Amino acid sequence: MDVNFINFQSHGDQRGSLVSIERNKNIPFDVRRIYYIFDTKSGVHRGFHAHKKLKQIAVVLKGSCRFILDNGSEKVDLLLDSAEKGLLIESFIWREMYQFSEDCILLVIADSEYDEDDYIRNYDEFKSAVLSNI
Ligand code: T46
Repeated sequence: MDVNFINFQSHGDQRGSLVSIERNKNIPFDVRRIYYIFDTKSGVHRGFHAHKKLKQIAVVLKGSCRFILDNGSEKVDLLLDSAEKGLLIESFIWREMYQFSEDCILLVIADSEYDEDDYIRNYDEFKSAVLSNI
């Protein structure tokens, strides 16, 4: 399956690095929400859902974690370990995150406000929804 990474330009100098994320400039949507996941306990797996409409970009600000993305027929297993690389996650993609390093800070930029009704948290339901969308 296709995976879309967005490379964020880092404005680095002798002081360190700075990345700027600006709507409709280096991300393909208007930002409506950001959240971040940190202090994840060892061995924890998160996610296990898809979204009906939501589009998001995930970027690890510190440390690393892995994402499994599944479009209902194919899966990819990706390592996120760079603050200069955003993973674009479209709607109707089942996701699982795991192998969080102890220091991992995972920032997620979303195109909509939080809405529990947008979640598909049952894998069989996800598969049927994908099939009926084809
Ligand atoms: C996703 C992956 C990458 C809120 O109240 N507001 C929010 O904006 C979010 C994202 C969550 N919550 C509440 C809902 C739950 O009671 O925070 C709790 C943990 O959320 P959840 O179990 O959905 O977390 P993850 O890590 O499984 O999934 C999250 C996002 O929910 C999801 O959209 O794509 O991160």
